[in-house]
Amino acid sequence: MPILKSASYGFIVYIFCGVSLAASLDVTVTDAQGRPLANSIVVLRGENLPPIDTSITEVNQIANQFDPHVTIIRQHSAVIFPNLDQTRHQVYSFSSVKRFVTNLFAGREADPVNFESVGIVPVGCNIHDRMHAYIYVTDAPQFAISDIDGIARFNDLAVGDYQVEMLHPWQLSPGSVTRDIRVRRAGRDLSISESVGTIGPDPRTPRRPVNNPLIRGNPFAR
Ligand SMILES: [Cu+2]
Repeated sequence: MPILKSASYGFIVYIFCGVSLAASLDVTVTDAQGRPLANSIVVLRGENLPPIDTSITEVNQIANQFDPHVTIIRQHSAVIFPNLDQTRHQVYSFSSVKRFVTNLFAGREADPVNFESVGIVPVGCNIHDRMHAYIYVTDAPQFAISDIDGIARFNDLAVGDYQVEMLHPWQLSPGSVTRDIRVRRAGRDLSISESVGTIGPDPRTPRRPVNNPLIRGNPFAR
């Protein structure tokens, strides 16, 4: 082992711990037919999980759409709404989790919005009905949004017990799906796949109403 001979003892211990103690977890979220779902919300709870910092979270407006479409923040965080378009926007939500409306604004003129309660907040624009976004507010320390393959990945998990909670912004069944996970061995990579049930139409599709009982005060249902 030539590396051991040439490296300092401290360096060797650091590398050893970094490799051996961490595990990764891939969560694949699917619909009722097993198709992978992008934009799924996956949160992770467990002891000693370092919390993700969401103190500066931006939801942009680009080409008359929100970007990103789905955002997860920790409870008591604020979101900034930078407008990168030439036109002005007015961001709002009727959600019971957070009811707010910004001024009609350009650039970075809108005040940050604080989110104190846990839940899903559908967001729209008063000027452009086809602008839709979701902000999910969680008390969990870590979270991720599934990619185009429906996968949300968590890295650097220590041995221990975790709880995974999954939902999709436009799933038709109420509530979320939870699953308990145990990381038994150091360095082991885990993967799970879970269905959140039947999914409604993408609300960004023109003139197709959302019928999602998860979302009270849905701004898209006006
Ligand atoms: Cu707008």
